[in-house]
Amino acid sequence: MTTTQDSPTAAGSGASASDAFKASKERRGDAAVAPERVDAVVSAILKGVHDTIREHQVSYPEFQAAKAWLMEVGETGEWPLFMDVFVEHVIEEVAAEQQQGTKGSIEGPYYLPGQAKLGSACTLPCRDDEKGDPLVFEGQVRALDGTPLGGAEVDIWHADADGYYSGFAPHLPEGNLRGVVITDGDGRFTISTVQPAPYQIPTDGPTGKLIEAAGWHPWRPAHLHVMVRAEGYRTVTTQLYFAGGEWLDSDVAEATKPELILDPVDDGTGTRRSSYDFNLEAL
Ligand code: MBD
Ligand code: FE
Repeated sequence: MTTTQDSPTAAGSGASASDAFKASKERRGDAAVAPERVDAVVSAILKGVHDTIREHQVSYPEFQAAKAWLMEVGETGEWPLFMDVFVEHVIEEVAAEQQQGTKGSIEGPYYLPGQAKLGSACTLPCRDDEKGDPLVFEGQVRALDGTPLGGAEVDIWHADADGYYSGFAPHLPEGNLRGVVITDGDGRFTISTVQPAPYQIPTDGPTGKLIEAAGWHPWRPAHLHVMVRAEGYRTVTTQLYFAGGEWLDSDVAEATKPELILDPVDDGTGTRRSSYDFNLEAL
C-alpha cells in the first residue's frame, strides 16, 4: 500500500496482508465445493452460533455490536490476521493427523513468496544498522530415511527486533529478514540473522480491540517462520520458538509445539547459535 506515514498501523498491515492473501490464490489451489460439504460444515458453524446466542442470552445491542465489528475487520483488511491467529491452528492440527516428519505450525498472514535466493551459508538481507542480538540458525534437510536433501529450499521470514515484518510495516525495506536459502550438497544450511522480538497483534485494529475487550493478551512468542521445500517431498511449513521466551506458554495464536523450540547457545562471541534439522516426507 502507498503511505507517507512511517509508523506501522493495523489498517496498513491488514491491507498488506489482504493483498498478499489475494495474490496467493495460485499457491493455495481451489477448494472443493460439493454442496453436501458446504451444507455439513456451514450448518455446524451456524449451529454453534445459534447455540451460543441461546446459552449466553445474546441481546440485540450485542448482535449489532458484533455486526459493526465484523464490518470493521473487513474494512481494515484484518481477516487474514484474525483467521490465522484464532482459527488456523486447528486447521493445521487436522492436517497434521495425516503427516509425518518435522512438525508443522501455522503459516500466518505475513509470508511473501519470491524472496532473494541465498547460498547455503548466508546472512539474511537486513539494514546496515539492523538491531538485535546476532543469531545463527543452522541445520540439515533430510528425507525421513536420513538421506540428505541437497538443493532444498529453506524459505525463512521473521520479525525484526521491534516485532515488525517487512512488507507489512512501511518503515522497513522490502525483503528485510526474508530469504530462500538453498541447502548445500549435504542438505546443510547456516543462516546468520538477528533474534526476532515477540509479536504483538496491532492494538489499534479490530482484532486488537476484541482482544482487549475480552481481557486477553495480544502476544505471540518470538519465532522464526520457515517453509522447507524439496522436489518430490511434501513442503513443511512451520515455526521455531526460543526456550525461555516470553509468551511461549500462552501464544495468542496457540501455534507452539514442544518439538519446535530452539535453545540457542552463545558461542563466546555474543552470537547465539542453534541447530535444527528438518525431516521431509516423500510424496
Ligand atoms: C504472526 O507473526 C504470526 O506468525 C501469526 C501466525 C499471526 C499473526 C502474526
Ligand atoms: Fe509470525
